[in-house]
Amino acid sequence: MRAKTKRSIPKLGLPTVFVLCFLFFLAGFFGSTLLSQDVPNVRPGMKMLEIEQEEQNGLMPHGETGEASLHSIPFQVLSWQPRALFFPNFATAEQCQNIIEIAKLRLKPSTLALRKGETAESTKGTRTSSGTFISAYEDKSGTLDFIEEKIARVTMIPKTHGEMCKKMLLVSRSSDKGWGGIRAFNVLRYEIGQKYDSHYDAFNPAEYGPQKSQRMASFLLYLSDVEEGGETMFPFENGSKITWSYDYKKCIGLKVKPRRGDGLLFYSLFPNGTIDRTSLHGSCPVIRGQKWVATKWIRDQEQED
Ligand SMILES: O=C(O)CCC(=O)C(=O)O
Repeated sequence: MRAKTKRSIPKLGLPTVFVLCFLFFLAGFFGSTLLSQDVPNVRPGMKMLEIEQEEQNGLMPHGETGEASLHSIPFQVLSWQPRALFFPNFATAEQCQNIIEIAKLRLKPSTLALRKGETAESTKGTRTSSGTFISAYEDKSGTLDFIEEKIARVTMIPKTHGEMCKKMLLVSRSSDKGWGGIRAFNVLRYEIGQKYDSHYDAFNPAEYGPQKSQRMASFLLYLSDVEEGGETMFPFENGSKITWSYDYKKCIGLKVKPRRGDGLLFYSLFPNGTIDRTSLHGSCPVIRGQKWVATKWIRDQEQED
C-alpha cells in the first residue's frame, strides 16, 4: 500500500491576501455597475440593420430626435425682404374644413394689441375681422396637432415656441379644467369689406413697452379660397417703398392670394433679433366671397405651458 502523501497548501502572506481581496472588490464593483446600466430598447443587431437600410436608400443615419425617412414639403421663396415662403397644399381641404367647423361656433370681433396711448376707440376700423383662438388640445380630429407639428418641421422651431392665448377655458384636458394659458391658433374670418390694415406682428418695445419674448415669425394657413380681394400684402416688399408717409390703409406691394390649404410663412425678425421693417403686412379687404385663415405666431423664446 502506498502511503498517503500529504499535499502541503502554500501559505499566503498577509500582503498577498490583501491584494487578492482588493482585486475581488474591484471585479465585484465594476461587474455590478455594468449590469445595472440601462439596456437600450433596440437590439444592437436591429439598429445596425436599420442603419444599413437607411444608407442603401441614400439616407443618413439619424440622431435620437431625427426621422427615418425623407419628406418632401414643397415651398416657394416669395421674397427675401421680407423673408417669406409659400407652401402650396400644406393642408387638405378636409383639414381646413375641420378647423372652420370648430371656429365658426365661437367667433368674436377681432382685437388689437394696443400701443402706448392707443385705445380700442382710436384703433377702431383697423382690424375688422372676427376671430377665435383654438388650441390643438380642443381639436378631436387631430388636425391642429398635425398642422402644428408640420409647421415646427418646416421652420425647425419647436412647437413650444408657439404663442399662447393667455386666457382660455381648458376644457379638453381631463386633468386640469379651468382658465389658463395655452398654445393656440388664431382663426380669422373676413366677410366682404373686412380687412386688417398694415401692421407688424413683432412688438417694438419703444411703442409697446418691454417684451418678455418677441414674435419672430408667423405662419398663415389659408382655410378658404376668396373669390376676390382678401390678399395678404406686404407693402414694403424689397424695402424700396419704405417711407413714413405711407398710407397704412393702402393695399399695395407683394400680395398673396388666399387659396384653401396653402401656407405662408414670414419672418418678422432678422437673425440678429431686430425687427425687419419689410415684414409690415396686412389683409386687403375682401371684395367677393369670404376669407378664413389660421395664424400661428412663433416666438423667439419657449412659451410656458
Ligand atoms: O389675414 C391675413 O392675411 C393676415 C393676418 C395677420 O396679419 C395676422 O393675423 O397678424
